Order: sequence, then C-alpha cells, then structure tokens
Amino acid sequence: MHVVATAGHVDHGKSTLVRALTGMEPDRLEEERRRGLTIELGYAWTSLPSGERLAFVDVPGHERFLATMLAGVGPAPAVMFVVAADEGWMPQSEEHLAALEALGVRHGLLAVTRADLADPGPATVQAAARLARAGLGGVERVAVSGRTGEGLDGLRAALDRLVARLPAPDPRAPVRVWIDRVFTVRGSGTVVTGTLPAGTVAVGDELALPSGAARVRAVECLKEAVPSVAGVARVALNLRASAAPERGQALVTPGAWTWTDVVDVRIHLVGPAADPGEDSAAGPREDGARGDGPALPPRLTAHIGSAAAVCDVRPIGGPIARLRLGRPLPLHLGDVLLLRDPGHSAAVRVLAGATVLDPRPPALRRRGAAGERAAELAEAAPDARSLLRTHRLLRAADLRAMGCVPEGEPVSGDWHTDPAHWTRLRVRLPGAVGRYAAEHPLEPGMPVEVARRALGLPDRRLVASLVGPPLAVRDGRIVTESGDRAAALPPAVAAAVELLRAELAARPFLAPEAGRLAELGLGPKEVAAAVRTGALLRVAEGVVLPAGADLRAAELLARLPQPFTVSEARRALDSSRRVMVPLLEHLDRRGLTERVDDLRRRCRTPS
Ligand SMILES: Nc1nc2c(ncn2[C@@H]2O[C@H](COP(=O)(O)OP(=O)(O)O)[C@@H](O)[C@H]2O)c(=O)[nH]1
Ligand SMILES: [Mg+2]
Repeated sequence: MHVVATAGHVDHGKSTLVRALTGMEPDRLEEERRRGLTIELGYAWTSLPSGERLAFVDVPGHERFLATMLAGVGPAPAVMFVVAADEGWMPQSEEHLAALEALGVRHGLLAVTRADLADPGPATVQAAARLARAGLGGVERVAVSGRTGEGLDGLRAALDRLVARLPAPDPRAPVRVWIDRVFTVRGSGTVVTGTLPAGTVAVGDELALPSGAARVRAVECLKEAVPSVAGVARVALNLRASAAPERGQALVTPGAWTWTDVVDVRIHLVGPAADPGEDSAAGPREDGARGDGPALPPRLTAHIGSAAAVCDVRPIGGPIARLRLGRPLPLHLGDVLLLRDPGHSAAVRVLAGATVLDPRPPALRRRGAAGERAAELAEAAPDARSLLRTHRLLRAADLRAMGCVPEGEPVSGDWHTDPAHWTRLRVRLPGAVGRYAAEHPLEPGMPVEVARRALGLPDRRLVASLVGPPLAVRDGRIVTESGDRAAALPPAVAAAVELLRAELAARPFLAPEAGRLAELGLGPKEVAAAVRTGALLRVAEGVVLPAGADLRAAELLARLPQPFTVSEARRALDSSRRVMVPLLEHLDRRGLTERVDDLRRRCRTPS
C-alpha cells in the first residue's frame, strides 16, 4: 500500500477531496463535522484503478494546527497539495509548502480543486510556480471538483502514476513509527496509530518506547487484523507497554536508533526565511555558498514525525549548527528536522530544515573546536566514513544505530575505524612499546592493557590487531620477537646464533670473520635463516651483526661532532674498516645517515 498526506490552505477542499476519492469521512470528530473544520489528522483509504491501495492522511489547514499538520506530513512519502481554484495561493499554502521543502518532500501532485467555482487556470499557474521554487517542480497538476466529481478520474490516474514512481522501502529496515494517535479499546488495552515508512512490524515483536519495552499484541492495517505489515503502511498497533504511550513518541526497533538530544546538522533555510528574491533560482537553496551561517533565532521548535521538541540552536560555522533538543529522540544520520519559530509574529513560521550529520557529536571544549568541527562537517556527506573520521572507532552496531551501513571489514571483532586514524596508531605502537621496555627493563614486554590505555583504545582486542612483526603478543604482553626468534631456528643453528651474539656482546660492531662463522657451523644458508627470523643483521656479503646493531650504531654516531669520517665512526663504534664501510652504506640506505661529501657523513633524523 501507499500513504499520501494532504497539504494546503484551510477550506480549500482537502477533506472534501479525500471524501470524494475514498467514500470515507476523514473528519471523524463531532466538533470537526459541526464546524466544517479539520482539527485532528484524518485517515481514509481507497483502491486506485491499478489495484494499488492508497491511504490518505488528511491534515488540518488552519494555522493554529500547524503542529498537527507536520505530524501528518512528516512520515508520509508523498503529498497531495490542494489549492482552491477560486482563492488561489494563500498564507497556509505558503507555510505548508515551506514545511514540505524543509522536510525534503520530493514526491507529490497538485490538485486545483473547487474547479466548479472558478477557472482553475490562474490558480494552477500560480501554484505550480511556487511548488517549483520549493523543489516540487515536476509534479502533475490536476483540476478537480470535490462537489461535482469533475476531474476525479483524472486525479485517480495521476495518483496511480505518483505511487508507481515512489521508491520501494526496505522491509528489513529498522522500524520507527511516530505515534499520531493513542486510544484505549475496551478489553484489549492501548492502541497506537502511525505511518510505518519502512521495515516490518509483526505480532509478538518487541519494540521500544521512551518509557521502555512494548510488545505488539495485534497489528491492524486499514482496519484489518494482519499477522505482520511492511512499510509503507498506515498501522494500528495494540501494545502491551509498561507505561502508556503518547502521541509524539516513537515506537522503534530496539537498539537500531540513537536516542539523542544533541545533534550536528546542516541548515537549509526555506520559504521567506531563505530570502526569495524575484530572481531566486529554482530548487533547494545552497546556504553553504554564503559566508555567514543562516540567521536563526536561538530557540526554536524542532519537528520530526509527530514529535515536537524545544530546540536550542548553536551556529558553529557556515550552514552547520548544533541543536540541543528538549528531550531525546530516536534519530539517524540523514534525518531531517523541521525548525519552526514557535512565536506567532510571522505569517510563515517554518524557517528551515536541518539534516542530521552526526547524532552523537563530540563535545566542543577547546578554543576553535567549533570552527574546525564546522569545516569538517561542511565537507561531509552523511555516511559511515564521515562518522568514522569524527568518532575514529565505532562498533558495527553503533554505526547501524546512527543510521549507516558499515562499509568494509572491521579491524577487530565488530570495530570499524577511520583508515588514517588506524595508520597513526600503527605508527605509534612500536614507539610506546620501546619506551615501556626502556622504562621496565626487567619485564618481558608491555602489557596489552597498558598499551590500550596509552593509545586511548576502547577494547584490548584492538591492540592485538595493531600488533605485527617484529612485535607479537605473548601471555598478555607485547614483545619484540627478534631476540627470541632464534627459537624458531633449528636447535643447532639457534645455539650457534646465541653463542655468536654472546661473543659479540662486548664489541657488537666487530663482525665475525668468515672463519669464525664456519667454525660455528653458520654457513650462508644458516646465516640467511637467522637473518629471516630477525636474529641477525646482514649488512653486506659476509658481514653479519646482531639484530638491531644498525639502530644502536646510528644512536652512537649521532653523539659525534657532525659530519664525521669513516675512521671517526670506526673509532666511535670500536669496529673495523671491513665492517664500517658496508655498515655506513646500510645506514645511508635506511635514511639514518647521509653523505655530505666524498669523505664525510652526518646523521639524519628519520622523518
Ligand atoms: N463548490 C465546491 N465546494 C467545495 C469543493 N471542495 C470543497 N468545497 C467546500 O469548501 C469548504 C471547505 O472544504 P473542506 O474540504 O473542509 O476544506 P479543507 O479545510 O481544505 O479540508 C466546504 O464547505 C466544502 O463543501 C469543490 O470542489 N466545489
Ligand atoms: Mg479539512
């Protein structure tokens, strides 16, 4: 089925048209019928010529009931905009249009009704021009009379074409039903109604309300009991809940939404607030193009679905603002809040749409943090990547609750990260391990938990995923493998390597002669294996040193007056010319030293 909301000025014939199309009475209340005025949302449905079922949410047009109008239009995917042929464009036409623009409604049609009272031509031209400015330029226009029935068949056909173009919602999407009506049915308890935009609700489901869990005892769709229903649909749900649900609350899939009262948003001014000059371009306005942010009063009302919350607006730079809501709402990235001035001074009180860019924004404590944050968000497409840039590490479930599908592989468990952040951590870890080893020479390595805290990580498993050769995790500590790797060599070779390392301990830069290596049973093959496992370092053919000798050499050379000659280096390291020349060339290759001229070198600080 499909759901379409009405919109338009009071008395332009919205309810009459819904009645004519469906044969049902959208004005249910006795008071509404007596006064001929829609006060509450009305619900009526019909089958279109194609057989598709279509439910209308009929909204009040009177300015006093704007909040109710927003509750009806908010969750509906499309709108039937009604303008009376005999009155043309009126203040609430303008206000309703501003609301549709703010909410980003892009599907709809224009019904110019009361066409039996006046030529629909002028009103059609006038209304179409306004709709185009608000991003609804392409909609079909139909002239119709709710009184005589003239044009109704054309309208039904146009509605069929409209619903055929609507995107099909995902039946597995998380559920969020903004409650627009609550009533008690004798003997069966509380029933709530609302528009289900996507996802599926079934009997027995456990959903969440702000007050706690709510079990679905029965599902009705267009007055028929059904075992389950997928969006888009109008639903009536019989609930068993710990506290009575209220209109304006949302009934949601547990864990699938972020309950939040602080959000960072991109503001799009609409209607008169967006300063439409005669020459203003059609389509959505780009506030980002202006240097200053949009000027909004600091305290507004934010509407989403049937909810309305007090909202403090803090501009943080350009079109980006931080909203503080009077109560937590279940939100996703990309949700659009409508911002309205609760005062009654202006004819049109809808000021802006606010697209959620981050439902869990970080605190802005440092000086200049707001500006940096605004710059970061001004570029951001609302997606997982942009969230990870800010939050650095998020679990898959957090990303889903924030409204994104996690992309790519998690780095560990269900943790996703920003690639640049992960690289920074990878670079930092060996330094932290080295410092720990220097400060705790008798311990075998840095405890994983200490590393977790040093790197500011939320989970120890993340440390383990950062560890790679030559580091390894052993017994809850991060150890450097090179020394112990000799254990991976055949026992005879390992023993020979150990013996060699012991011999070299006193004068580590005096590489053994070929004869001594042969005596120890370390032929070219054995040496190669020991180099592979990281136990030995080969700086040139036949020149073998203990692993790490090159870093140690660079350290000692850095203490010499710079630049230095080969012989100065040889003396400083207590080495020989045979070793020193290839060792310095090796250091050049590693970027630890560089030649100044034919005779001298100096140390470099690796960048
Ligand atoms: N002549 C004529 N009157 C209409 C038509 N549609 C609505 N009306 C009348 O206009 C008044 C307001 O209609 P209603 O449907 O309540 O308007 P709403 O406030 O937009 O829902 C009522 O008196 C209707 O009878 C129409 O197509 N032709
Ligand atoms: Mg009405």
